[in-house]
Amino acid sequence: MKAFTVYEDKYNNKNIVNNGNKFMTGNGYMGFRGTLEEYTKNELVACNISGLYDKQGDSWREPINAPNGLFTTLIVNGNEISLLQLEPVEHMQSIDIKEGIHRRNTIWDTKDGKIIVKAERFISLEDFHLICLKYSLIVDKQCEVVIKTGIDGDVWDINGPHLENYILEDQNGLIKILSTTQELKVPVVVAEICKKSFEAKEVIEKGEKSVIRCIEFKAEPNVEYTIYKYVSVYTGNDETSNAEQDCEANALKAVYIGYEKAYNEHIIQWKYRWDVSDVIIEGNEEDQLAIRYSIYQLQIIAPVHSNKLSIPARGLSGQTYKGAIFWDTEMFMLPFFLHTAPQVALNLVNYRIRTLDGARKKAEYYGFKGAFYAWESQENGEDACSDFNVTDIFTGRPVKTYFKDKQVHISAAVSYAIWETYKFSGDIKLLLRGGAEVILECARFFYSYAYYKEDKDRYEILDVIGPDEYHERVNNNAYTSKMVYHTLDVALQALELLKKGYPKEYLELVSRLNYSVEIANIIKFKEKLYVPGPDKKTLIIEQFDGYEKLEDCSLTEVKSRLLDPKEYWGGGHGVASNTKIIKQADVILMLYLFRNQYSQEVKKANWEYYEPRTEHGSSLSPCIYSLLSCEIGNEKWAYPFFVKTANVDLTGETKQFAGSIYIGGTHPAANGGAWMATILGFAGLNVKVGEITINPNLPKTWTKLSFNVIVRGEKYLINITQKDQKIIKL
Ligand code: IFM
Repeated sequence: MKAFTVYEDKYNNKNIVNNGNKFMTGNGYMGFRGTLEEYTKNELVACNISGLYDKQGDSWREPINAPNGLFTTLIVNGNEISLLQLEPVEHMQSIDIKEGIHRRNTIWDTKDGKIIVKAERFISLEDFHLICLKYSLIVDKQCEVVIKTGIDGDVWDINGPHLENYILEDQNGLIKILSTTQELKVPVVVAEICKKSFEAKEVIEKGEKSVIRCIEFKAEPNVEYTIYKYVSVYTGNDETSNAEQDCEANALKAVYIGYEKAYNEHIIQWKYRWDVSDVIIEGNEEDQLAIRYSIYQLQIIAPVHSNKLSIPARGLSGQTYKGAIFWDTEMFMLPFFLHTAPQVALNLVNYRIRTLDGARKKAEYYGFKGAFYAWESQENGEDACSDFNVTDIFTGRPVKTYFKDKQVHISAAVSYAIWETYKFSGDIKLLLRGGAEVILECARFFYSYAYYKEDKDRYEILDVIGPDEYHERVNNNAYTSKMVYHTLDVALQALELLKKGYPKEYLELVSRLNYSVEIANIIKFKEKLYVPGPDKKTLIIEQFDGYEKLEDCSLTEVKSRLLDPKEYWGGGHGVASNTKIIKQADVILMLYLFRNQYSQEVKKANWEYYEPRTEHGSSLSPCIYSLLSCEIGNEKWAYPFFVKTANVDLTGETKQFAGSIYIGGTHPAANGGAWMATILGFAGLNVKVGEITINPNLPKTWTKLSFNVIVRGEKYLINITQKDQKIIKL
């Protein structure tokens, strides 16, 4: 079905990096970039492992890429036949997002005749450690062929190498690479077994970091020669007492099951996922594909297998942004999972509960109390964010950024997500098993962070960075202050809930956290916290103190001041820093989240004011402008921002550099944002205490929008047309 297939039917080596993102496959345990079989680290091949990080020397900690068990290339009559050597006459690369299958089909016209390679692969949703590849060759003239296939351990790293102590093995048809990470010495094992549909001689070649089979045979014209590769990936982080043994056993099991059965088991799991999460848009094929593709991207990175993991800002597409978890997960991805995969949503918030101690350490480090969550969080919640997150494009020098120190809104995002999950599910266990503790610790952090201004008799949140990262160290950022207020509010609500319904647990928590004094502090703090509001005349909410005094020039003007397209726009010397140009939705995000507390006039005035001043330099931005437009009832404004969000990884038109640092990869927050814009925006879905309402305003070309949601264990089907709407309990 067209609306389930993403493909390219021409080869262009300029697209190699983007296609690595666009044609991603994965299963939450690992992500495999959409690279082709003959590619190596130079083309950014990556089998990216979720939740396993390493540090090399003084450089950033980042997730590891496992050895590539799919590596395969071809030699025909002594000549290498590869896209890297030879232009094809035909080439197609595709991803079937319905079944999570990556395919390629390449035809070369050579002096030795026509050579056709077809390959199909999947990262199993049934067995999280398994990758399968079916690779076929057809020639039209008799020729001598060597298929070189095996495990390439020379992996792509940004700040590597992360793997060391390579042991290369080859026993009874199984080849294997064992290695360990440098910092924590965690074993990483990849085993491969290859079965063939034909007779051939096989020789094993071992390189410094690779084990390759050379499958040699005489190929007859028009016969299809197929190999099946079963690749198993394990690490010492898995629930296993022996990663090596389990890895081998898993590869053997896969061979026993066979390709067809493994394939069928995999696609059945995809069917289950789509049964709940599919969104049908009739009337506009591009939008249909784009929303499904966004959902696909979220599904391939969802930590279904573990309640200890969350989702990094660039998914499992590589090591960009240190493979770290940002507020992207809580504010942009969580809603999709809450409505369609409640267990995954719980896993995501559980990650924050599990990493509370990391947040406590960070607060203590800066001299505060409570929990200051990491701006870039890795396995233990410690902050991976560097003090110098950008490199100056002209001097090559690191630029001091305050993301880690001052984006305190991260703790509010964590509290917000826990409270949203609690409200959505109605499950008090979430609060009893750590959720309330996190919220209380975040509230405590904000109390210790705030300033009491005696002259104004109010608390202020000073010296922060809001969502708009171009303006650092500002005072009274409206978004941050509002989110702090929300944290205090839900902290008090959580305390009240526990006190009434669970007095024993309440007393235990309050005494363990030594919180009795804090309660009085928080009540007072909430009463006197200053949250900037709309100006009486203009209705504009000033993004932070002094924003109005900044230079009010156009986006085009700011862009024209760039001396280099890769220049960083923010920080001390950025072209945007002293202007009103902002990176991403800030006040607008606040107005969307707290939409019931602001009038339509305020929302409209601020949208009109801030939109022309927003660069949308972050992929987190357009979806929020779309959502607020829907809230205002202006579908015309909303639609282009939906299109931008939903196509971000299809077009690859995003910022690839911050200074000289590569920030490319997939954009799960935008993928989640596309779902939000469609379901919460155009359909106007609202779930309150288990009750569903909708308030649709479909784009003009959409004749029908249909989707499912799961609310408190019940599944609902929602059908919306331009004239009609129905919520059906299934
Ligand atoms: O979390 C975002 C931030 O808001 C903008 N810069 C990129 C981060 C990761 O997506």
